[in-house]
Formats: sequence, C-alpha cells, structure tokens
Amino acid sequence: MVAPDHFTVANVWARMQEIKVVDSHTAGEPTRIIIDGGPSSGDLGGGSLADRLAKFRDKFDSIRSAVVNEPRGSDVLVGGLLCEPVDPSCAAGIIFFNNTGYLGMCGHGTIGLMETLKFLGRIESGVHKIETPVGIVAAELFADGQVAIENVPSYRLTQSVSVEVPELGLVTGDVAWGGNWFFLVKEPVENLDADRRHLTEVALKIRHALQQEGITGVGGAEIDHVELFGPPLDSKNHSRNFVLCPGGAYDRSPCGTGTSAKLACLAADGKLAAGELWRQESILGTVFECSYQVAESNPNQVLPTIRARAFVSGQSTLILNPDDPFCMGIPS
Ligand code: PYC
Repeated sequence: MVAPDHFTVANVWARMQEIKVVDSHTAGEPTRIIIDGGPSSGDLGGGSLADRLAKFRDKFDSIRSAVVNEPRGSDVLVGGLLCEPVDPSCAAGIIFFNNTGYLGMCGHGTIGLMETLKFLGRIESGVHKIETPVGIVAAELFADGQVAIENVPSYRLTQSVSVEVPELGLVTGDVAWGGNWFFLVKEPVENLDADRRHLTEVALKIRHALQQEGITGVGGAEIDHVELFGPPLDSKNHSRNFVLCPGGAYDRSPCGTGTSAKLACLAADGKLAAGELWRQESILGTVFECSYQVAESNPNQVLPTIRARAFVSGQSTLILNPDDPFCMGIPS
C-alpha cells in the first residue's frame, strides 16, 4: 500500500489513528465534531482560525476526508474540528469542512456544535462566543435546548444577475454572503415537490453556468451554494428552500448561512424589517426561526439570528487503520 502523504508527519499520525467524534443533526442536517485525536492547535501553527484552516488544508486534508467521506461518512455530512480559540473569551474555535473542502462558517453546524458542547458538559445555558475562520459568532443556548446563533455580517453583493443555463434558459438570482457565497434564485424555476435528485441536478446546472460565466463572490470567490425557493408546506412559515451545498449534497436543514443570505436580500429589498420574524422552511419541512438587526458598522449589512434545535445522535471513535485501503476515505 502507498503511504498517505500525512505519514510524512509521523508523530502527528501516530496520535491520529483514533479520532473521537460526536455526531448531531440540526433540523435533519448532520454535523460530526472532532473532539479529540485530530490535528491540534500546535500541529496547525496556533494562529488565527483562518491560518489554521489553511494549514489543515495543506497538511492534514486526508484527515478531513477520513472523517466525512465514505466509508465513515457521506456527502451530506459536515465535519468540524474543535479548536482552542485565540480569543480567550470564546467558548471554542471551530473549522468546518465537508466532503470536498472547507466552509467559512456553518449555521446548522454551529447549532450542532453548541449541542455537542452541552452534551460534553463544557457549556451551560447562556450566551457563548464561537471563533470561526470568518469571524466570531455569538450563540445562546436556552434551557429548552434551542440555540440562537448571531451569524457574521451578511449582505447582498449583486441584485438580479441573469445567467443562461442549458435546458433551463435564463435564470435570475441574487449573489449574497451569509458566511458562504450563495446564488439565490429569484423565480421558482422548479416545483420544490419534485424529486430531490432532479432538484440537485437543476441546482448543479445553475452553479456550473455561474462558473462558466465567471460570476463570483468578492475577490473571485466561487459561489458554491445555490438556493431555490418555493411556497412553504406549512402556512405558518414564510418560504421553503432547497440548498445545494459545495460537494453536491443538498442541505436537509434550511441552511443557516443560506438563510442569512436570504435575510440580507429581504432586507435589501425592503421586504423584511429589522427584528421581524422570518420562518424559513427546509426541503424536509424543518424550520429555522430567524430575524436580523442592521449592522452598526455598515447599514448595508445585516446581523442575522438563526434559532433551532440540534440533537446529539452518536459518540464514537473512528479507527484509522493504515492497512485499510480506504483508511483516508473514498474521495467524492
Ligand atoms: O447551515 O450554514 C449552514 C450550512 C452550510 C452548509 C451546510 N449547512
């Protein structure tokens, strides 16, 4: 067997043959948090979370794949590496990743992280700060298990961008940031009751067309999430979405960063006032309760609050046997 590249960092590898994780799901979307046995802050250079993410990607990407890809995980799983925060007032630092790479921020994942920290006895009810590669987010754990996260400043970058999509025609949407880059499709191009494989194909075609047309976020950043909207299943809710995630899986939850991007667009269109409730329904019918405040530092940006509940669904030790041909996961 060819030794995976991380064997070059033999000492680190010796520690990483067993990785302890806690699994949870938030409104149906799973999160797997590495609580022990992953790369330590020392292995990652101890800098900012953004610097540590870069080191994780450069030196230990095979660990990401081992944790979230098959045979231990699947395309839908979001992973998180629990880190020492730089700012000691933060309860934890986190680097989120998935089957193909890394996420700046993850809303459902942060709610899952809070439930995981509670499960481990590391936090109690109250407000806690969490450090991420794209900034600090505040999260409040309530006595009933609900968590409200205050996401990073979110904004619409471009309104009504049209792109020609093979077999779909002209598709128009907004480009917005909610901690990740999103294309929020304006008109319903599809009935959300359609087969989810079909919705995935539609969203993949739109994402591909955006890439072909060179439509990006700030600084050429890839728009790796595509959001389709339709009427809610439950009339108590305001909207239903289908969110394509970077690796090609769809979000089972309403997507925290995607809903933040949606709030930014609603605010920019004058369709939702600061503090007003927005109930975003997922493709499964699960709900995030949301609102926003206008950012003091920039009136064109909003500070979204996303409230939901996560449930711990497992606690296990992943075994990384170097003799296993799929020890480091099956790349997707
Ligand atoms: O909840 O922000 C989110 C998210 C991003 C990707 C999957 N879920």
